[in-house]
Amino acid sequence: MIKLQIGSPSVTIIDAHKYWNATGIYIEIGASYRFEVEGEQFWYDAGIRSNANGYTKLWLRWAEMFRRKPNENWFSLIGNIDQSSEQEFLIGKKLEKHQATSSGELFCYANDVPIMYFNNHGTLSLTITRLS
Ligand SMILES: [Ca+2]
Repeated sequence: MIKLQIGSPSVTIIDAHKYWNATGIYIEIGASYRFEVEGEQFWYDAGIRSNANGYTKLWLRWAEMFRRKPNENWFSLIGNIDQSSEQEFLIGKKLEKHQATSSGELFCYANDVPIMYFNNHGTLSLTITRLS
């Protein structure tokens, strides 16, 4: 696994189709990180184009409660440590500073209903920089 050096960015590819994207990046408790999906990048939920901040649709409101993160947008980029339900955080297009509350591998995914990953496609390049 990659342990990031302060100020030296690492880029990882996040696939909308994958339930878990293992990044191979080791996050250390107490350290702070910056996350950014640079520029104009999109991924797709069936025919709906979205960036890492996700999207909302009135006609999908009934299904929002079934999302893996019910309170975050459809297709928002979510970070997770070691696939623990207690170690999840919204990344979106940019997360200026996130201090890790546990150590482990960073996993990512596009927020969706668990059984609805089959119609997802596209990838985003996520740049992660350790700040301290
Ligand atoms: Ca989907």
